[in-house]
Amino acid sequence: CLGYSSAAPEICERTLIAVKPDGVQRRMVGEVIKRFEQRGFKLVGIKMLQASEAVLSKHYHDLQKKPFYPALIRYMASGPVVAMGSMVWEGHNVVRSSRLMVGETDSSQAKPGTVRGDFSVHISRNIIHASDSVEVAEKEIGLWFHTAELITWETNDHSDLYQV
Ligand code: IDP
Ligand code: MG
Repeated sequence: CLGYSSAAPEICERTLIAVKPDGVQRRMVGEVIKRFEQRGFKLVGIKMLQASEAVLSKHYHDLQKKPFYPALIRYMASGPVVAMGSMVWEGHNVVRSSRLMVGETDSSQAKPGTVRGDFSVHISRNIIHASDSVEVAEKEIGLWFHTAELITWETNDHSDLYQV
């Protein structure tokens, strides 16, 4: 958020977007990056990794009691070809806007035009993760990224994207 954080703190909102293993398998990484880039959000960190059960259990701690939890962790950590692209974005209201771009959790309810509504059919394989609140986003970014992996860089298009 270099340079304009004091003038417009809401532009500094960050979120965690993750392409889940099914999304990586289905070559959705580029499509997801494309959608967030063309919207105008700023990518500040990205990596591919095999998610550990330790990270996943923290990431989904609020779902521990759900019947689908074991299958969810298996899906997120499944097999040697599993990878995850994690993206951290900054922008005005990025948390709320990205949830709208991602669509309903249940893919069958997700609207056309959303990532889930365009590319998935079932809640258990819904391609993408997006933080659901600003508070949760900060926690998730801390869980998935080391501070040094988040890049501070200045964009030249503030006044084209925002009134600042
Ligand atoms: P979200 O990803 O839209 O934030 P959450 O309720 O946080 O949805 O659930 C996390 C993930 O758990 C979902 O994206 C989905 O992969 C999985 N999940 C949620 N509910 C179900 C279910 O009823 N059956 C199977 N998987 C589920
Ligand atoms: Mg969630």
